[in-house]
Amino acid sequence: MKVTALAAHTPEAVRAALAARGWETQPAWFAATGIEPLVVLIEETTEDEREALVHWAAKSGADVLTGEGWALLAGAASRLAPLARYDRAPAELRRLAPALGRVLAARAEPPRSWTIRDAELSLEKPVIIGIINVTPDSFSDGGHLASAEAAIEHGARLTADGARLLDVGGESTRPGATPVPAKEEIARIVPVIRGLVARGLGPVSVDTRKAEVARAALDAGAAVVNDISGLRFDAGLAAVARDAGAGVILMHVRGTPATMDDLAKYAHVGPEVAAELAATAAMAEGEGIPRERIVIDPGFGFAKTATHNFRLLDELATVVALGYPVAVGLSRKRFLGAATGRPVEDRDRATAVACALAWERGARLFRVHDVALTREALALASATTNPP
Ligand code: PMM
Repeated sequence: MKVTALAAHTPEAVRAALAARGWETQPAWFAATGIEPLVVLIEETTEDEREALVHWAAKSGADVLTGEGWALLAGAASRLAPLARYDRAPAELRRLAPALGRVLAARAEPPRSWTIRDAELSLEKPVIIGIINVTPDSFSDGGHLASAEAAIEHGARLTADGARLLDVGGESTRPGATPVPAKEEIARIVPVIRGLVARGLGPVSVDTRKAEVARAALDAGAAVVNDISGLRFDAGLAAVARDAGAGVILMHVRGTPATMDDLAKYAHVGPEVAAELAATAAMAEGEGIPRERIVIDPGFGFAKTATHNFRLLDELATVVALGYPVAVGLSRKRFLGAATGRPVEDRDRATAVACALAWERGARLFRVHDVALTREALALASATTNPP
């Protein structure tokens, strides 16, 4: 007898084992995804529901751990799937069906594209978002792009290096940064956005929390609004993005850059960030922004300690399981320095590695300063998950 351990972090090894034994592509893929292990944390349950879950799990061959108000359920995805169906789940567990159904659907059918204004970006390959900060004080590159011309030239270089979106920001969001009045922010970014669009560079995204700035940027030709406050800073921003048909990137943060460091308190950062992002995305949809225009971002470095950032990178799949495309902004951040000992100007290699890890865990968009280096890392990472 011969025993071989197969890789189980993706369905690929099982699919390949079946294909090598004559299975057709589709059935091999369904079988492989069906036996993939799934672990779900179920909260806000009643005692009756937990008891029903324990009975169901014992009969179905799933594993369950429970405590006051919560349960952890683990098993092959195909084994847990009946719980997502009203006609198959025990009556006491009906409340579980919609949420579990969403988790299973996000795994089976991850979003393949992102709709932005006048375009659609495929997510089959990594989308690198090149950073153009026109701020005198951004934490890693502030002051480098003093004129609109220099910023536009920088955009041309990022595009040549492989950026598929250019993110223009006029307000630094580092901890404790001084807020910039909307008028000043507009004066910084609009000439740059106009210049990029005139040269056919982009699509362009605007990194702002303010409706007024977003409107000016969209009027100048931007296609995406990247809001680090996740619609919490300015109640008018969602309507501006919706009316322009823009794509949106909604980032997780608590408080504002001035207060966020004191709010970095989590019992378990992954599920808490995911729940807060789910509420943000629901709010955006409630404001009329279609689901296919929404990207979510866990907000590395925003209201998180270095330890929270490492945990979040490891548990990124929890955010990906919400079913929206996930962007990550890891570039040159402090926690990369905590791991490597490198100062901010020497963190591009660490950034590239972190992006490769994030791709493996399901992120599809990567906001970085050094596009060329990250592109290489992601070319390698994506070659192992998607055939080149
Ligand atoms: N980080 C910064 C600014 N904007 N936007 C998104 N979506 N995600 C981020 O992580 C993010 C962001 C801060 O970094 P910078 O000062 O280098 O731009």
